[in-house]
Amino acid sequence: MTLEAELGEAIGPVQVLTDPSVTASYETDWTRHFSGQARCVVRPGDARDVGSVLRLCGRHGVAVVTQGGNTGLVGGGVPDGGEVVLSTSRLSDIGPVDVAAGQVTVGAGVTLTALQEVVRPLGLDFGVDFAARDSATIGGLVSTNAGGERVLRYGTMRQQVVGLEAVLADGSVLSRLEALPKENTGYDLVGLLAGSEGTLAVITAVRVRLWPLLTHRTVALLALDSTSAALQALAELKPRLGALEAAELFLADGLALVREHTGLPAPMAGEHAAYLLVECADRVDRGDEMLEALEEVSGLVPGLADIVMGADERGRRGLWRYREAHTESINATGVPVKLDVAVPHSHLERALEELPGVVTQVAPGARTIIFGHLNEGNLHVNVLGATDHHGVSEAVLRYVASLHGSISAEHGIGRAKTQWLALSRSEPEIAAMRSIKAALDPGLLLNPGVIFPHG
Ligand code: 2HG
Ligand code: ZN
Repeated sequence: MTLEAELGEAIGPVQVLTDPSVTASYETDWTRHFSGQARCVVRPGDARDVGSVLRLCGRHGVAVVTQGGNTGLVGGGVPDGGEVVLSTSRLSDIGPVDVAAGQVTVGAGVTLTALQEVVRPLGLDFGVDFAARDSATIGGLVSTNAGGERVLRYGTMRQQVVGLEAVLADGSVLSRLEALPKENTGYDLVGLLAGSEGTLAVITAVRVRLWPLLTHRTVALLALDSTSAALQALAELKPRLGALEAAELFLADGLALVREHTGLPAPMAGEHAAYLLVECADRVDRGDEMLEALEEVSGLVPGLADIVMGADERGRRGLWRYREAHTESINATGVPVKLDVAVPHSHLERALEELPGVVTQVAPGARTIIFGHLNEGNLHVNVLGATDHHGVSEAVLRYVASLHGSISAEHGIGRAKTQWLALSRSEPEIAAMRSIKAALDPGLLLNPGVIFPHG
């Protein structure tokens, strides 16, 4: 029997997709940079189904790539060629919300928006949020240890996971969904799977931590004469704003691109080098505190040229749109080289100044759009119009490593950065990671070519 027929017998023939016009949408990533043909696409309905898929694929020697919302930006969720794509779309259950514990169990295929819509009416919220919320799935968030716009307050995805269910390469199910606040019995397998990018197991369900819903949000967009003024403004604002939740940076050329693509009006008069979007969130209105802090900081940071505040929810969303529309505006302009990096605070000012030059040295005439999560020193370096994508990655990642930064802050290594892993990880660390991979997935069944280069 063919693998496809056996898969159909195990999980139902309608859940095995082979028609190329149907499988095509699973074969290319969101940036259109990574694509490969899938042997077929399977849509298991639970962990048992996933176990059957992995056992059958293992027996046939066919690798498996797990795919959630397909919004990952490093090629970790699309096939390289010939793999079975395991879609988590049917793992979409949301369990009862345990309000007292502040926890809920959700299927790996549940989107961030779907989770928010269930917990917010109950007065609770989820700690991770970012622009791709409508498509990005909780399983994908865990496997990439996603960050986003609220790390300043809640940490990354790993900190939101209190338990999970996952299927190992041999088909056995690892179930850690009952979440005790204190549990010290051996290795932290849940923590290990977070950020493992589908290379160690297929995550099928996640028990996540929930936070009290903060009902009052105040947002301000600051226009600054330079990136160093933006850094200075954030340094002055942080101790003054106890309820600060987000501090996002974008620059003049990014704003211009967003406006070209969306048709949005300018957020304020004049052109400015840098923009810092800050948001406070609390259960009471922090508008006055924000105003007071901004007034003080205006006197301290000469490069702070202008400020607009979101008057109401509509105004708040409007200001966020300038920041969140960056990715789609860049994508609409071309296929970018996307580099998600982090630089220590002590080198941030220098990095923001030097990065465009680092790019133009290898790609003269390319357009470098930098934006990101300023508090974490997490910069999204997007390069448009470069022909030598490899050269751009090499130059930027080596430069970031020379500043003791990370070559991947929140998107993962995927297929995009395997050859540069050693810039951020030492030899003993890579050897330890390879031993773990070999122990859990000796047949190299799960996401081969992701994190580590093929072979
Ligand atoms: C964001 O912060 C995402 O909006 C995407 O991490 C970043 O498109 C990018 O480079
Ligand atoms: Zn980001």
